[in-house]
Amino acid sequence: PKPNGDSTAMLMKSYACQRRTPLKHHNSFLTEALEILAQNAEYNDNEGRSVAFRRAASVLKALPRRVRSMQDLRWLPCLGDHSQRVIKEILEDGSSREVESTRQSEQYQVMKALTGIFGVGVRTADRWFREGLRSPDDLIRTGQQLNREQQAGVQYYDDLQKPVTKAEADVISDMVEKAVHAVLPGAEIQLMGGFRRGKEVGHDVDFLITHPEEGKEEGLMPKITNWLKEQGLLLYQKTTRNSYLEKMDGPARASSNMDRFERCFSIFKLQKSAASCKSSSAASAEDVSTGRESEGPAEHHPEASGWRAVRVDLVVSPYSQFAFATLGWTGSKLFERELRRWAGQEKHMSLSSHALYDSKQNLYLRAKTEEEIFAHLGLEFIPPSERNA
Ligand code: 8DG
Ligand code: MN
Ligand code: MN
Repeated sequence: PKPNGDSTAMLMKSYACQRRTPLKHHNSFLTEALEILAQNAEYNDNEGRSVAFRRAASVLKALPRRVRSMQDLRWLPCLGDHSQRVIKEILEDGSSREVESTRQSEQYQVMKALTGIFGVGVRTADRWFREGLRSPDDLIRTGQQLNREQQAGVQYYDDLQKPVTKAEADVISDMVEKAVHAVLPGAEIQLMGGFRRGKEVGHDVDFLITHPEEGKEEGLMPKITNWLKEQGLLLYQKTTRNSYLEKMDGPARASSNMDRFERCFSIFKLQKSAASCKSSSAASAEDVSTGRESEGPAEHHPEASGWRAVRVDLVVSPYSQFAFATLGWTGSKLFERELRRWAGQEKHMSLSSHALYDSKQNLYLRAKTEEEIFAHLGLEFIPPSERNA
């Protein structure tokens, strides 16, 4: 049968990078459910299943209206049997038993809490879960071996759980700008990740840094972090140096998500007065009086102190790779994944945050802007605010 009058579903493209996905959409009652199943599949090391649920959720995010019946889904791509069963149950009964029992399950809740610690991945969390550990406190109580990153993650757990607001991100931007310009005038700084896509909150703040004169950016990160440390603005940092060599691992590694830029995973110390009243310096006195009594010196009590910890990712890119780095660090994660899949499967190209390699022509395709990369890939340009796949 031919679809009738259902043009949105008919026209729904199957790769997320072919579609516009706004931040706010009409089907969160379905996408949240599917993403719980996706998350749970990830906790169980089932990536294929996880991606299938994420793709299904993403298609629903691109719909111009709320799904009311299974009829509305007839011509949509990426909806597997399992996703359809879940959707059907929610449409009929208001909720899905599988989703609710997953949400309530001890494994899901513990994995969520443990992977929520900075520096803890699924594998580590899963080992701890099987050893009977249930919370960040249990790690301390039982004297688990923690690396430096995880120690910081536990120490600042409460702060890092709280979403970072756009206002806070703007203050962090000013701090980063000041630091970068102090050590390298003329450098360019760009806000990346969720905030570049228009999100109002995030789990961290991401920045990309470059300099128009190629080569000037080399070794920049230690200078930035040293400056920040001297100002007392860094609670934690781990810098990894640039390890990208085009000849050695350009096309071969290009499909991997991990890039090889000089980068820094850090935790900033953000004064609360600055965040709640960006342009005013008079707020600090007021802030002290609203803070509660400190309960002790050993631990950081978020509510009682005049500052909070914020996760910040810094990446330095050579100017010639800046467009690729920009595209790669804007996200969303699914959008990035779909871009690389599109490049490989449909165009015989491999896309990374460094370069775009054309296997048929055997050459790298240069680009100065994101628009040029979309054009190389034969895709309509999708602005950052519509990459919330
Ligand atoms: P959020 O922080 O608001 O929760 O969301 P986000 O900003 O979209 O997520 P993110 O975890 O901060 O990641 C931002 C983008 O950076 C995302 O598109 C994925 C990308 N990204 C990493 N790690 C790496 C990496 O190692 N290489 C590349 N190329 N990109 C990465 O997070
Ligand atoms: Mn982010
Ligand atoms: Mn990040």
